[in-house]
Amino acid sequence: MERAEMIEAVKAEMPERRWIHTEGVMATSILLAERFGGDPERAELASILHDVAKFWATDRLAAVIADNGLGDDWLAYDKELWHAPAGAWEAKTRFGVDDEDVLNAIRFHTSGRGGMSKLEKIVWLADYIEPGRDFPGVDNIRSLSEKSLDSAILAGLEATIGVLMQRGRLIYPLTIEARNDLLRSLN
Ligand code: DGI
Ligand code: FE
Ligand code: FE
Ligand code: FE
Repeated sequence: MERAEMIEAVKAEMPERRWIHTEGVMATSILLAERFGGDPERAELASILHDVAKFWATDRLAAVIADNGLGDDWLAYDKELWHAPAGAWEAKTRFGVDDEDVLNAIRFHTSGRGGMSKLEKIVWLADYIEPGRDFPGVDNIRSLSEKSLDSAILAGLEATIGVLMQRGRLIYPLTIEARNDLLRSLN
């Protein structure tokens, strides 16, 4: 599908404020790709689609994941994670994306995972620091992102894990693996 058509279709799936977030992720991922030697076009494509399933009903997300065998174990964890694998499925089946790296950047944009590709890292971080994000610590992660993709993501993952623990929530194992993997590669 052509870019302009895709944008209109994605916009129609979400409220205005979520589309504004998506535009922030698009612009930020392009900047990060330019900064860190990634591919801006593929970063933008993954960003356009990353939250396409964010406003689907829980039942629909669960059905798409279960019926298409998308999940090792997504459904045993927080439903806030489900829009990511469901979005990758939608990108492939409805929007015709066949680039596995782009699909993985969508699939793992919430959880992260061990051994993330550069594109996966760029989209993960862009989602975290796009200009509309305003939560404690985000400015610190924005400054880390000036220099190092890995240390910015590590700090973001640790903040997210900390918040989930404070709230007594489950933590998806791939999030822990993502954090451990980055910690190892930085040390
Ligand atoms: O969809 P967005 O709001 O743009 O952001 P996102 O896709 O990163 O998802 C947001 C939430 O998912 C985030 O606030 C924390 C929550 N969440 C729940 N369980 C987990 C989790 N995030 C991670 N990384 N790992 C989890 O296990
Ligand atoms: Fe998301
Ligand atoms: Fe995120
Ligand atoms: Fe997002």
